[in-house]
Amino acid sequence: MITTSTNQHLSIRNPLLVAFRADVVRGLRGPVKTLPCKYFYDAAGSELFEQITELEEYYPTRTELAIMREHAPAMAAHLGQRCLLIEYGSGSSLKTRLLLDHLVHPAGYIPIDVSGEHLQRSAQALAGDYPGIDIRPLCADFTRPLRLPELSKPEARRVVYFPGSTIGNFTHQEALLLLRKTALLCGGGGAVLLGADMRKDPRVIERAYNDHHGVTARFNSNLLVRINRELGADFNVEQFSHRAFYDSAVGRIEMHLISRRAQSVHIDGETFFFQPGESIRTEYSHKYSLRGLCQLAEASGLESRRVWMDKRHYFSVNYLAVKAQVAC
Ligand code: AVJ
Repeated sequence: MITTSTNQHLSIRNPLLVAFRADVVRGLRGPVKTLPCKYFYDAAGSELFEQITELEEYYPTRTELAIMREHAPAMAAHLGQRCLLIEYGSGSSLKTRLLLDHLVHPAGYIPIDVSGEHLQRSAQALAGDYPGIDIRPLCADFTRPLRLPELSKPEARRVVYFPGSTIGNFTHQEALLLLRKTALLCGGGGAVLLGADMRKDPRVIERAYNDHHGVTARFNSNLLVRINRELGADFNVEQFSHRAFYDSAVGRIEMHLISRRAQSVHIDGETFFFQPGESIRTEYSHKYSLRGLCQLAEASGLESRRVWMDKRHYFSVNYLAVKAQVAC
């Protein structure tokens, strides 16, 4: 009998799967169980997130899109001519199209995403719609060191577009390190165009993560479905319930999966025990104030030059310029 499991076989050839398994078991071993939110986005998870963005309760995506629709020309003016646009977590590049529509002689566009298939498909669609723009998709995790592809035209400045309030998934410290690295990547004259969800009435925020159709709950528990499928684990998905709450002191949503009873789960020969009511924290979603954003920018070697917001001040898009290097 051949006993080599498919998972072990795959893991040898697939470094992404190796990292996934290591991250999952590390997160579940600690006294406080956590799972990294970046793993929400398999095909089913991406589809569920698309559904979330259309929910009545989930305001961020439509608010950010409205800001982009209204202010893309002004943003493009800030980016200037011959700009190289780099995007973190590009997905379907829907918001980016609004920018590309207004850029003057861009040096190129580098969409970065971990989902290779999705990236290729949307890059191909973009290439068809923007034949004049040099589009070089990069399949990578933008939190890791990046090697940018070579472009045929020289750029006047590099701008990283980081929309969607994905910055909210990072702790203050992680956000700071990521923006610092990004400032270095862009270099002098460069900038970050950052989309961030703002602090507001906690009831509005909490509703956005507890929709009455239960789509967010399915999005949350799909992480366990994915772990079962890709890592051969045996989570009883029905025995974990969705919980999301806003911590107004810190200014963030915490999303958890709560064990409904005492149970155990096996992953890769290791057993993980759950008490009744014990939680796995699956996501932080930090909400910002304008002052918090300015401070974060400042500490990262950036300075806030311009902010675009909707009327209700629910969401902001920030032009953060790389600060001139001070000679020492
Ligand atoms: C894609 C990270 C911006 O934090 O609002 C939506 C993900 N989680 N509902 C967010 C999410 C639950 C979303 N981001």
